[in-house]
Amino acid sequence: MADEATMLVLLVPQWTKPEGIDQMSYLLELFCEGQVEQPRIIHTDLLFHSISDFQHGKKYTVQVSALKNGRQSTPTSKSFTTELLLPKLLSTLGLGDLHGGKLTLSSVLEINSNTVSDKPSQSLEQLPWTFLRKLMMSNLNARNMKCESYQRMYDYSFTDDDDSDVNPLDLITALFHCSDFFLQQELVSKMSMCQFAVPLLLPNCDTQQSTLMLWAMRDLVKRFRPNSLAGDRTFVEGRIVEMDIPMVSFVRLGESSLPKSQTLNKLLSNPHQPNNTFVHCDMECGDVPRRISDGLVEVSWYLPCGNTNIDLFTQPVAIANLRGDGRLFKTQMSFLYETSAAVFIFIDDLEGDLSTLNNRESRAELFLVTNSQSKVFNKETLRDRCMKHKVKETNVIIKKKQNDAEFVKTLRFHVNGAMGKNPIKMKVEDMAAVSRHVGIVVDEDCTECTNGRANAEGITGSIQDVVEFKEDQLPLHGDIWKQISQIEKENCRMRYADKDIESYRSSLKTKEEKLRKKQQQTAVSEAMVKFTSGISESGTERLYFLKWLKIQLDTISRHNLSTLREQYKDCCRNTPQNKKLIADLNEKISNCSLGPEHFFRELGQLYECACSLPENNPGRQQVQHLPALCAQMLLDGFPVELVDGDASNIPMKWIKEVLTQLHQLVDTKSKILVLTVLGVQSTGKSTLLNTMFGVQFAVSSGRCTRGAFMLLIKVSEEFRSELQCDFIMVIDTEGLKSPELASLDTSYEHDNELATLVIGLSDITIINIAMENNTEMKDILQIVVHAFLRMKEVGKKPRCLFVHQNVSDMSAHDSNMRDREKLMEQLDEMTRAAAKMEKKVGYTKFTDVMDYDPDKDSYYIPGLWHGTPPMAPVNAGYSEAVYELKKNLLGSLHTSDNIYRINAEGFLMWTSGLWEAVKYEKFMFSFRNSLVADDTNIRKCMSCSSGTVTQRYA
Ligand SMILES: Nc1nc2c(ncn2[C@@H]2O[C@H](COP(=O)(O)OP(=O)(O)OP(=O)(O)O)[C@@H](O)[C@H]2O)c(=O)[nH]1
Ligand SMILES: [Mg+2]
Repeated sequence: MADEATMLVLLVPQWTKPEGIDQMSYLLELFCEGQVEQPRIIHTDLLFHSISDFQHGKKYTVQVSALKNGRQSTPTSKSFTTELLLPKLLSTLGLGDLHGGKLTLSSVLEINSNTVSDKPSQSLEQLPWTFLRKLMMSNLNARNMKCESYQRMYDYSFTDDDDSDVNPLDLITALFHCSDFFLQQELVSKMSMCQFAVPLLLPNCDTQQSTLMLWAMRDLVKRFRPNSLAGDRTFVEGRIVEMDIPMVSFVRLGESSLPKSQTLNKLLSNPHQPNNTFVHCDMECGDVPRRISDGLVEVSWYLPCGNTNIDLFTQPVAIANLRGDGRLFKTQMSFLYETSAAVFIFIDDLEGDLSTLNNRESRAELFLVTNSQSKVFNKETLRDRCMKHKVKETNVIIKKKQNDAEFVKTLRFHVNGAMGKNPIKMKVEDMAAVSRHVGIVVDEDCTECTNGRANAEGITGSIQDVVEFKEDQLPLHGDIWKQISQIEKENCRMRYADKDIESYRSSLKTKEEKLRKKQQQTAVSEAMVKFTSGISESGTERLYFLKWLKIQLDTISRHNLSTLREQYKDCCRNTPQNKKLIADLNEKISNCSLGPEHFFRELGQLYECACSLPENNPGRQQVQHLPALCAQMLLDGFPVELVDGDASNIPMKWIKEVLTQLHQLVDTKSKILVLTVLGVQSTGKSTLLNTMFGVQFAVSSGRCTRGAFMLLIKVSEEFRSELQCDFIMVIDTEGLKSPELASLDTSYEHDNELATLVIGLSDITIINIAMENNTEMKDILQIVVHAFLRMKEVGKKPRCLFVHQNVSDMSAHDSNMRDREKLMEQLDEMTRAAAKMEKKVGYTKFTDVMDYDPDKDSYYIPGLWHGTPPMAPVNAGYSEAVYELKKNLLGSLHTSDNIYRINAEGFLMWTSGLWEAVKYEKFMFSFRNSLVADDTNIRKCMSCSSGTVTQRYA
């Protein structure tokens, strides 16, 4: 603890008392280097003296002289420098080089030998990485972090002074000090998914400078249903830092016999479903003395679900918890007094220094929580102190001889009471002003962040109506691009051609040219000029700009979207036959949604238009650098849209250039392994990928992912030979069989195109199955089997895994043997049917087209949440099962030889070849002819394939 840690006992052995002199006293003068104030003066009669409150990393000089009969001896002095605690702990944890935000998200997401290691940490240096690996997979056990070295197991020394463990709070604090601003955001998001408290004020124990972690919390989106909406179908959704939620703070003064954090955990969770929101002393390593995390203020939110039988508080409330002795953290205390609706002080020793209770200008209601069972408890002193510090009698909570449940109930009653009296509500955003006022730094107060915000506001500030804005400012990718896409496909398919094919073709061509011309004639909009300049900024500023843009656009479209999505979900569930309504809602969702991806689509179109301009045209030159930028973003771990789900098309020139640039940015020999997920809509596909790789694909209930997004994950150098690849490209796809598309004739086509493309691109395909939609699943399997069959035809035999979601029974694998057999039979049957349809003989079994072992390649994954959201953490079983899947998947890579692992250029060839073939619908034909049955030469063949196709149909 800080008070102990900063205590330094000075023993000055030179002081030997001369014989015969009894009445001698000593004068100590303590100087601190660089301090202008007077030295600290201490008089003592003893031969030693202990001094506390040293600052870390400072040089001190202590001067001692003897005093006798008013005379002072010549002083003797000694100097010493106090140690800095943070660097010391960081170096113990092997994080020394990363201090000051040098740890980045992409380095944490990188796949290395640790990624698939189950071994508990063997040394303190491994601890942070084990924690990060688990946290990024939303594992509830991430904070259990004991080092299991061989030595410890046989440790017979009973010393308490054990440096081989670290308190989880110290580790978390250390990691926040090492992480850059974007990683901090991810850490907070993942911690919040596990219902761990997150840092609100991050202390630096050496400089005493706290930081308000506003930016780190910016990305937290929460939804809940307050009492006022109970019984209603609606809910409140928003960014937590922008919500007016009352905060209740908990602080300890001096020692307290009541375990504060443990009590808070009980306060926040149902007895039958306890949850360790706050690290407490009974957790693994929770009792290890804290070295750097005192002064940390954590926060967690209680959000109701609208069911009074479950909700512990009917209104949302933020619970803040100050670590360490509040008397030593005056700045944090001032902050809490000014921002909280109520402050609960845990205290035993009422005789001690209570000056922090005075001088409160805030309206925060003060409560005292004390323990009548403690040795120092005295009713009189309590009464006296309450009078003195103006604490109402009703605000004194005494833990009597009662069990914890009773006590927690009383505490909850008082918290509820404080909430009921029109409490002070403050947005975390607004706490920034208070912070600056009391001397706390705000993490958003840096130039890059402010510039990024201003640049984003330059665009979003003018948005009144999303639909109008899109028409006005992003006109190239809207209807025009949809029409062009349709013409492009019709040009290949000639479905509506009459007898005179040539004139039909030329009419299509004229139409397309007209539309392209219209695009070219459209002046680049103001918003797009600002957008391109925003993403052209330097690395960090670009990231801030994009994040701010996303945040601001979300806020604009959230209100409409969340209601629409919920209606859509309801409608799909309750009246699936009402196709028109579903299609209408879908259209509305498409129209109302606005995110950075729309700007990128527009950029793609802008680029495509510019491509047809002469080389030296300024319009063309202005966009030349954009594909390289986009490739760099892909390398930085940013998801890039491959297929535009609304237009059902790929802007091929744009994607080609982006991938070509990527090819040049990475070592051209770099191999990429492609992994994709397919399945019915809203069955947790994006959630699965996010958990598996720690990434952030968009997740939401209702229709969410459109088209297909690709994201690159690096493989660490030492692990590349094992996996035989340098990058893993993860492709997240739109849910197949979406109800609104089912009404359209082209629905099958849309799904088919998407599935064929992504399966064609992938080395590994995960088929996501949620048990409840079995019929839709059958349709999907059909699509998938066709796609696999086609791939077999071009010499590719990808691996396929089936992931069954929401199966929590341990015996699932055994008891579902029959189901697996049935599925296998179905798949075999479908393979035969598909082979017949595609006029291919010789395929009788699914395994003829796929690398699939029903026993090994079937996974059963329990439900995502442990309890009732919004207060439910991610189920530990879910995270573990996904981990198992990932481990097996990566583990099997070094043995699987029939996986291609192409480079970026190869990926581009595949993409363009496949898409061309998909557009012509003559998939097998074109491939069979163009592929010289030599699968080692795929690249060459792919490059011919599009040529062949075009020639044949041109
Ligand atoms: N109860 C429960 N909810 C889940 C599970 N997996 C995901 N969810 C929730 O379901 C919603 C949809 O999840 P996503 O991961 O976006 O689903 P998706 O399949 O990617 O959806 P689309 O992209 O729209 O097709 C989110 O709110 C998730 O939190 C699960 O196993 N159980
Ligand atoms: Mg999705």
